[in-house]
Amino acid sequence: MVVATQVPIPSEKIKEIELPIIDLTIERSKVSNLIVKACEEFGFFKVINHGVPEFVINRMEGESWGFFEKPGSEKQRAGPANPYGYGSKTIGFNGDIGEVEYLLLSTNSQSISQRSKTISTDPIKFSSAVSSYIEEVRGLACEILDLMAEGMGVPHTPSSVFSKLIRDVDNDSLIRLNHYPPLIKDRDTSPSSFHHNPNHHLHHHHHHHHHNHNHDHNKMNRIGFGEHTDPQILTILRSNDVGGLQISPEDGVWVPVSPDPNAFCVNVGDVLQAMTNGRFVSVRHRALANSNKPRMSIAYFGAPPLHARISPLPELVIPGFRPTLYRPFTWAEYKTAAYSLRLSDSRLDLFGTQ
Ligand code: GA4
Repeated sequence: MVVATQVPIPSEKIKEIELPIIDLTIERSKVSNLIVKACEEFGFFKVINHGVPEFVINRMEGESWGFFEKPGSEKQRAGPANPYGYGSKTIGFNGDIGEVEYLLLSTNSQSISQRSKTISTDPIKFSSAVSSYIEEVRGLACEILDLMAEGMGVPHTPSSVFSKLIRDVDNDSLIRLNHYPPLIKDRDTSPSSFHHNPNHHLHHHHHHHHHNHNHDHNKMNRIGFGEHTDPQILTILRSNDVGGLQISPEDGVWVPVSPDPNAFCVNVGDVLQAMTNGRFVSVRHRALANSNKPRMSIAYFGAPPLHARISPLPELVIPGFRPTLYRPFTWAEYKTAAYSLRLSDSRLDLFGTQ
């Protein structure tokens, strides 16, 4: 296993704590309690014995490598990433930059087969690998969401309000394949799109920036993907054996997450924080691309349908004790807000009642 060297950025503290690792095959009531505890404390946890077949994961990862290995000009055919497609270095629409290239895909099967034609020379093979991966990971996400509801004692008969949203035919979920290039590049294997571009500056000052830690002080601390929270309900992330993910449980403190190809890293998104009335936390995280080996991560973001109305569950609102922290909003409204801001902005603040 390659563990990325942790060089703290001045004014930041690296804290070495392990995320909770939850075995999904232990007693159901225990699993649900552990998940609830992890979502309250860290907003992040790992699951093992998750039941997603290894061949489904390997096939997905294989297709992903196959794509990123292609010459830059060919990859560009699948771009730009607005909102789906291939992107390199630029993240979102407001000037955020990272040492990463990626593919963003809707989880809608029609959309996948359409897109595949620009992504792969064998689009049927590509779209079937992606579709079966999505099916498995969505199933896992639904199971975890139901366990959360069970653990909190909110209705789940048999499925929860949470999983219903991402099971809805109109769900707006997406999948993201990230390739973080290695620090030391091999001339023959480095992606051509990663040749230094002098026009890419890492310092983009903007009035929305509350957290301004995106300094590239040190070549050992290249920002792969800048700090942010995930806007959706739940994220299920799988990576190869190269580290880079860090979570920030408090301002200026970063906890590196050790890579485990056999586990999934699960995290709470902004919508779930709102629905749980702040009981679960959507925690800031980032990826540092400072390994000598390339990092590949595949993230599934479970999202509600655009028209879905999001508000704190009445069971989690206790007047006087736990008052409503968020006003109702639709996922469409939230998404519009998210895409009009910078990556590091605190989007959920705009929907607070205080
Ligand atoms: C962060 C989580 C997901 O990767 C993502 C990202 C999206 C993008 O890269 O296009 C966003 C970012 C993410 C949050 C705010 C907006 C939207 C870039 C950006 C500045 C796909 C998502 O859903 O939100």
